[in-house]
Amino acid sequence: MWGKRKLLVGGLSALALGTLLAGCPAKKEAPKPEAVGTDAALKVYVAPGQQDEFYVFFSGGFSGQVSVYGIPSGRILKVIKVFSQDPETGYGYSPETRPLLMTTHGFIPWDDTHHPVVSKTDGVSDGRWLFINANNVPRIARIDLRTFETTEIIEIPNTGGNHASPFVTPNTEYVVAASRFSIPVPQRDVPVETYAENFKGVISFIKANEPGKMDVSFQILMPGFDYDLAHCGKGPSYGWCFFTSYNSEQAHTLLEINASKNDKDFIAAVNWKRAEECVAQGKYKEMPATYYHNVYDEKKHMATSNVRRSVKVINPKDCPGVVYLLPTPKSPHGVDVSPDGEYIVGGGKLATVIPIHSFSKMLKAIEQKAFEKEIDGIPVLKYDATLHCELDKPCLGPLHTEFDDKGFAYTSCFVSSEVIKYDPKMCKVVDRAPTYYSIGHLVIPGGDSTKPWGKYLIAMNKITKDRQLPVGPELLQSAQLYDISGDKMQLLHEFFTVGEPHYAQALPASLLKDKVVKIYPLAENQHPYAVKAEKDARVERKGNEVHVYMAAIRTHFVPDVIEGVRVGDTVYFHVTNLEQDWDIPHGFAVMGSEEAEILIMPGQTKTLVWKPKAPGVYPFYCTDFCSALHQEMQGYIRVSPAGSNVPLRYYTGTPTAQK
Ligand code: RUQ
Ligand code: CUA
Repeated sequence: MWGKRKLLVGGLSALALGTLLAGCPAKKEAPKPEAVGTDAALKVYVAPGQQDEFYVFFSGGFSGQVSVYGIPSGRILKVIKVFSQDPETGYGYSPETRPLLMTTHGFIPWDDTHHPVVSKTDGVSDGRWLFINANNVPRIARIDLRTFETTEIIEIPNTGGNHASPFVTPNTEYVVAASRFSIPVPQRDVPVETYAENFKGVISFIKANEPGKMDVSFQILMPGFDYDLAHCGKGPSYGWCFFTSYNSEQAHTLLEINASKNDKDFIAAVNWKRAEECVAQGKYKEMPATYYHNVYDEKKHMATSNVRRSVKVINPKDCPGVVYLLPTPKSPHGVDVSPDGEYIVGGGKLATVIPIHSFSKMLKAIEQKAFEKEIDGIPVLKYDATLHCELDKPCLGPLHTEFDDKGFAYTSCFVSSEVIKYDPKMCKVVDRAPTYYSIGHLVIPGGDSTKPWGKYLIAMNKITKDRQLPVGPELLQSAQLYDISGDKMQLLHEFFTVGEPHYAQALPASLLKDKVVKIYPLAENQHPYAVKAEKDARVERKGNEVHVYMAAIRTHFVPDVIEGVRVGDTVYFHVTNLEQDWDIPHGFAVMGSEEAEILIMPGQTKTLVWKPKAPGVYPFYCTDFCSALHQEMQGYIRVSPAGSNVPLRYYTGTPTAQK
């Protein structure tokens, strides 16, 4: 059956294949009962009160966030706020968090997240941080996996479409990034037809192993292709990272045809140890480039922005040996490196084979100068010289590959809606399982590292019609959980995900759960407007600004009556949650506010900015059901006309005398 479909597609034009890839999943029937094992329910049942075995971090795609689920149950645990404003918590609204979303394009309250990647030590996922890319306005965020909060965001200059990002080197020396959409470098006003001459790709290495200190260490100027995905070498291939590219045709319009002409595009193999040498020897140009670096301070509960002004750019012509191109069929999407560091698998989405390059053969080919030509000073290696094997008739539309702990590789196939399992060394498919439908990425715990935990595989599916109760024209994407501990993959479970997950990372719960932060110590709170006790709560006027130093504790605000505010004032409610108990946030909202509420964690201070527009008395209240007297957790703020002389006063409990 599969063979027939392949023949059919083999005869299609690139345009037709493009349409197939974009829109129409191969028609699959609903799974026969045997597709789901009879013992599946038992394998995924996590009784109420019991905890899951793995955390899974899904990118949110166009939601701009990251969502956290437990596996095997598929229960949602949290949505981590990263690149999009979040009305639930005030993230990206409060003055404490807005600086995280500052860029050279101004304040950007949204982005498109694709690839969460956990930090690594010796090639093993270590659970310290999760990095994730913003595709639209090129940025990389660091999420602290003690607090599950975004603590740092760096903008990537000279880049359009930060898609091949943020894959990490084995000791988190760097996270990498590359241009999906080549642009004029430096950015300038040129006709788009001059693409071939003026547009460049850029590969960036961002220093990542010290929190708060991310920095673009260097960039490598590349031919104007579209750089799609990446993974870094490990073990014997330590010191290298691999980037797929498509559009080696350098088309600038109707790419579905014009970028699908060449039989082969490239995987770029970058020797970052060599790049470091070139930087040390001064073989780079310091280029003006403006980009933001935003850091959240956990003690001050506040983010700040810094603007950087230049970046080191390496031209491969000046640094021989820094990059090689490996011809790879055809418009490859994913590139994935086996846990032993030897096999480099290209997911040629328009190819009828899956090419597996050998790292050791690549080194030999470089040594023997088995070059076919040069592009912009970059040697192109001979395909046969680096190829370990071509996995023949694998599936249709191969995209991404992960690895288990027994030497097997698993590739997702978008067009034929399946996962195939194979031995990369022997180049032989040993199993295949349908997905429902149109799988993009897949993830195995540790499946991109030197130490996969195996056991489960999760398929992330793009199209889910008829899989769930209908809810209008758009349906959530699905995650399908497979047991991969036996010879055959077994579908266990299906659950639905937030936004559009692309990649994901999964970690054993034991790696994280004991170091998760439960409260912020009040004594360590260095927020400039924090109050440490109810008695310190107060209101101060500075010209047209009214600063409320407010305390929140079950179940009142101090102060809860405020008078003497006037139309034309800006009121800053700086609310400190004095609680020191786990899972007791208080919320704060005021009538007529144009901002979202703020949700304040125990020991934390957050600010809501409010500009009253008309005289009156406005209620404020706690939004989070924090105790039996939560409904009593409320207050009033009186607003008088502009120019009024109602004196400023405030109290909780006993009215203070009106002056
Ligand atoms: S990419 S499947 Cu970023 Cu494959 Cu989405
Ligand atoms: Cu505090 Cu409800």
